[in-house]
Amino acid sequence: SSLGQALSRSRISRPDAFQVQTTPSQPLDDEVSVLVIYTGGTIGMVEDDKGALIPAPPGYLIKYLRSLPILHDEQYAQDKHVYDRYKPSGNVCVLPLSKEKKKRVVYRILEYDPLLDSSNMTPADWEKIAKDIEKYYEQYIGFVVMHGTDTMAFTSSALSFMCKNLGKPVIVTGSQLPIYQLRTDGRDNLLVALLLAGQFIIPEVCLYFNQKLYRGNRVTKVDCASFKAFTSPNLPPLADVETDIKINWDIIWRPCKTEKLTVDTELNSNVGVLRFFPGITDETVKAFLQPPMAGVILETFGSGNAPDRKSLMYIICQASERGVIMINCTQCLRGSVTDAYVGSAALAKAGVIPGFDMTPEAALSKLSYVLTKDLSIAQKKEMMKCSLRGELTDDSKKPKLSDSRFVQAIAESLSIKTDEELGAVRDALTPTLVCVAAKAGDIEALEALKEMGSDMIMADYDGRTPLHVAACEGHVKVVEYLLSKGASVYARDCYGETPLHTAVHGGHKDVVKLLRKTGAHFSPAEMVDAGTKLHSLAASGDSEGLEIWKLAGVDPKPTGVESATGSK
Ligand code: ASN
Repeated sequence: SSLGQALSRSRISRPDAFQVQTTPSQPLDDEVSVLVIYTGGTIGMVEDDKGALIPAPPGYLIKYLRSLPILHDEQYAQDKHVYDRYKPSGNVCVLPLSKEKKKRVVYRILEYDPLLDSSNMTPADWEKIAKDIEKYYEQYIGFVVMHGTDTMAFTSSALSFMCKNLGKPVIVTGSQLPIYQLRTDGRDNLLVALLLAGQFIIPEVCLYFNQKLYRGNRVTKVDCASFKAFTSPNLPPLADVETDIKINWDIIWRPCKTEKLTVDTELNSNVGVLRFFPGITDETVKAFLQPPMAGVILETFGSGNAPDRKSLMYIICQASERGVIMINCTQCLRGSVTDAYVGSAALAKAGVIPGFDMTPEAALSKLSYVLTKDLSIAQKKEMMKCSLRGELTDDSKKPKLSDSRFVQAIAESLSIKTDEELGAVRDALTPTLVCVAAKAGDIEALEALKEMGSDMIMADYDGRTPLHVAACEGHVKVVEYLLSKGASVYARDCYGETPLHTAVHGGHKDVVKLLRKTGAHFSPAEMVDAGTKLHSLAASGDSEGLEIWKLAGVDPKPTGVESATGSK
């Protein structure tokens, strides 16, 4: 193709994971690419001679997936030269066209070696996953982590803390029965995780299982045999996958800083969980809290209650004074820790921090993450009380629909009574109003709309989000405002453009810089196009044009990016 020829002339290489042959040279418009990090778990296990489940040999999974029409469309792969276009081709599959978004998810499997039963996983394995997400972040639209179910809730919690300012979906999944069996939950879990990761900007570490997408740091495994193995006791699912995929957009956790993804995998391993029981002795508690213990989750009764005897509280108080950080989490599946009882109040007085409605899995990984921070003990305790990634419920920030004067006026004029009806009116009106305010550069109007609980993120009928509009107009303050409210730099309108494209086209350097700082980037394929553009701008002596494309991250001489081929 002419583009291919232009590229070979300009000698711009693209990252290996998308290494392009000259014909045809581009991912097709409806293709989106997802990286699958395959760590192990029952989903990929087979029976050994004694009938015990063990991971299948390397490469077995990809061969099997390619034989399944619901997980791989070989005809399409051949007709559209998928293997030529996505190099190296050995571990690439492509899903059939999706019904809801008309997309083709092209996915690459990054298979770890060895594949692990998740009971054998350690924080070093979480680190490896997080580092791979960081390494391949700009090359894929979303990530799926295939993982064993036994410790999946720990991994998804830990990953959520390790990945700060995540802007793309990371979906951990697995299954109760091997994908190779006739009756299995593995095929469906993997398929839907891929569809979600490829088609929805849910910028969280999530866990998908049995038709529900959960926040990764809210889940716990509750059943060792049912397909409904997980629950999220204190937060509704982020998505329900029934005949339609219904995303619960109101509760999606979003980064609200003008910063890009950073991955911080350092964890303190001197942490533990101590589950109280009637009759637990002072000696047991004292022994548990000895150095080198740095942080402990105390699993207490009911709403944070514990035996309130003085001798026990003295031991806890002493540990607290030595600098041990202790978090009070309930043994109950559902509910939050309060200081309504003498025991829970005594723990608080002894220096134990309420864990509110955090799961023990989330509390433990959060604590080992927070303990490594270069902060005072008091600051670390403060961090434990705040929601860092949506791991605990903080109702204080939720605006009330009925508090807005604008909403009240609409309610009166339309004789609306219920909150549901009000919500429906708001949801119908506000995407347009927010886009209008963004175009006008009117932060006050945006603020008023925000107060009535409108989403600053939702797209209009063209898929253009308020951030696209503000970026296109060059309203840098509005761009900053919208980013601080969780707008996504990765949103694409119906022409496939991101806010970064619109800012570049509009020639708005400040906006381009701000979006880049927040992690905006072109896809590997767009980089190639942009590289070609750069050369034509250079040829025509357009230095302004050149500058803005360079600011947008297009490097005239990019170095190759390592490809996702193996686990080394
Ligand atoms: N033992 C398995 C694991 O966690 C359980 C599973 O995946 N269903 O790796």
